[in-house]
Amino acid sequence: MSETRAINDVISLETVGKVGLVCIDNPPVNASSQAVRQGLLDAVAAANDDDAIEVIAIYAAGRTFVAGADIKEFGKPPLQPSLPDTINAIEASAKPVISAPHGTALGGGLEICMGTHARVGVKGLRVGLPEINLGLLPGAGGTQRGPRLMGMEHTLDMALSGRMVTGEEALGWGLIDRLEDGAPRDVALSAAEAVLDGTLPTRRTGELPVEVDDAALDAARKMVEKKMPNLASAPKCIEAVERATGSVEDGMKFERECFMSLLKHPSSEGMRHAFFAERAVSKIPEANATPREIRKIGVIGGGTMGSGIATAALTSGFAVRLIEVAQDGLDRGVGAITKNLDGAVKRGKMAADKRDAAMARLEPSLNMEDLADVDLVIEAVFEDMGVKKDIFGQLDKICKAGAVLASNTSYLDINEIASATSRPEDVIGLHFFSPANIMRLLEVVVADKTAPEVVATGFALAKKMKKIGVRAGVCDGFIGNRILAYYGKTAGYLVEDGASPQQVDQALENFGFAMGPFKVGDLAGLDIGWANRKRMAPNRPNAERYVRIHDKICEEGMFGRKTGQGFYIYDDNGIRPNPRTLEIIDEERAAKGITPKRFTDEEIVERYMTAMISEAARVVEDGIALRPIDVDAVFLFGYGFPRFRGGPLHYADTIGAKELVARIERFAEDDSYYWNVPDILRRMAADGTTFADLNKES
Ligand code: 3H9
Repeated sequence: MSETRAINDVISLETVGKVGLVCIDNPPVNASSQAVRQGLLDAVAAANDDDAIEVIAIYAAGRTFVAGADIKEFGKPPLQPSLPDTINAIEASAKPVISAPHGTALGGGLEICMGTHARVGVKGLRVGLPEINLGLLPGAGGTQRGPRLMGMEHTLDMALSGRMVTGEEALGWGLIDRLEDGAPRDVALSAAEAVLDGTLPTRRTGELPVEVDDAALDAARKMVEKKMPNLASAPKCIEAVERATGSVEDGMKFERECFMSLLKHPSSEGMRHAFFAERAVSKIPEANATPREIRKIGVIGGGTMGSGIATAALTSGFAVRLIEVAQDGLDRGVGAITKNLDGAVKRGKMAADKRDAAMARLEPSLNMEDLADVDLVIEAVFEDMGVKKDIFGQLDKICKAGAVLASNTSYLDINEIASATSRPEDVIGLHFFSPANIMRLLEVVVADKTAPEVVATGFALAKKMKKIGVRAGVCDGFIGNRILAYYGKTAGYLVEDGASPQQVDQALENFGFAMGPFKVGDLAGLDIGWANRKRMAPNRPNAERYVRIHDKICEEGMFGRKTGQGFYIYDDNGIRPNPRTLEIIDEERAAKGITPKRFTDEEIVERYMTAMISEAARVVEDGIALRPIDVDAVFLFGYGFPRFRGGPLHYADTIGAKELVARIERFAEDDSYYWNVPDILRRMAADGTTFADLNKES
């Protein structure tokens, strides 16, 4: 006999014999919203008041246990009861409370489990403390109860990496007590019965002793100093864990103060924006269209991009037909794919049998006719409109009806490519980023006649490949490369005007980029930009300021890392400024009669970021990106933009439109061709609106 009562909309209490089963049902991910917290408090109190109940077991309905605090509540006035108070009440319960998490128990969700008196995970469980990814630290006792259950080292590992840990690993560390097979309710019930019959011991985590682990604390401090210099939450997290040796009350007080002040910190606001950006981009006008079914993918071109795309497709379970024109190119492509997959096995990202199965799904071919049976083709040959149109003309004749015809072009006009076929509705741009098997961004470029279900197919493909699809319109460079082409010039202007490439790189690395623009150029190969500039030269307006430094470096055969020299020298001694490049810079300044100026690092960041923001604003204004947040996602997931700054247009809001307009007008005094205020920014400055407002509107 069982009896269920609703505590509120999201929490119920079911009595089964002597067990009180508390069910959390707050779709989609059971986030611990105010209703969940209040309901848990009330349910535990009700169960304590109910003489029939001797043991209380908490589980969740749906696909996962509690995935953490409700991130949507962050930044708003706090609603009572708080999660720490709720968990403390659970821990203080006179009757034993156990938890039976399934799916993922993350952040506050895992902290709820830590506060219960025993934890029995459902097989398949993964646990984590991902607060660090939101610029926070665990804020509901994780830094205090974690060390009591699994020691400081594992707590620091989880809280500083934010990674998800398997149930098995958590079991080995003592974080959970058992792993059982079954439905969450059944596991919760049988675990509670095990408490009743004395076979599952219970205890209050807060009463367990903590051992100081100086080695783990030291290692964590060093790691944070080196790898997370911009993250305010990381040192706070270590400090909180260190305090776990005191009383839980004191430790939690400190943890709470840190948590509340970090919530207001710009780095947390930026990282929370990045979290929502990752999800917002899938909200597209074509979201209701039914994607076409994709099983077999054709990839044309076995170069770096083609082999990377083929690797990503194989890893995601697709069959791949790889097409090249000559045997040696095909062999190189297959070789690169093999190397990519072997690398994944070596890094522990892929099991050897999965690699073998993936390789078995690869069908190399020299014959375009072999694309007759594929569901989607991705063309990844070099950037030449004539060649691409020729290929699409052939595909039109070869591919079956309904096949999606995609180009991986980085900037060419998809409408023109589509015009080479009799089925432009099937043509789309799928712009992968290099290395395509690693980078998460996929620009889904929608041409004038692309059918909605073809767009939906692009997004379904991105999801299957675990990539972040962002919808882009057609223009030279789409979202990312169009903005890059614009602000990239600023770096050249700064150097010609007096900064050194090293100062520019260092200033931007201090801002948070993993690598400054000159190091990136050296890494990508300076010859690539050189070729592109030659292509664009006939159309370059006379009024545009042109910096020849990069071209001069290339003319001397210095293409960056691959030739050992570029803006830097790369050899056995590491990396250092290239004296010949510095001479070239001096020669160019002299030739143009420029007296070098001194720039502060702040001025460098100001100019570079203002340029990026102004072109990003124009991309939104032109409708190339659906919303400002889509631009942010492109930069976060494709261009190494520092996550804690949220993306260029989130960062723009922290500066404010008025200040940005004033800056652009000031810069325009020296170069009115390059610097001009986007209309959208001027409007925002006038009416006080923000890019965040635009995100909300759409
Ligand atoms: C925390 O816990 C702090 C505490 O220590 C202290 C508190 C005092 N809140 O990702 P999906 C939404 S910090 C609100 O696409 P999946 C998400 O926006 C929190 N909403 O699904 C999306 O909405 P929409 C620590 C959330 O299956 C929908 O749910 N926790 C939250 O690919 C589906 O999400 C985390 O950082 C949330 N916490 O992945 C965990 N989580 O459909 C964050 C999700 O409107 N969550 N949503 O776009 C995740 O990592 C993934 O969502 C998860 C599922 C792995 C759970």
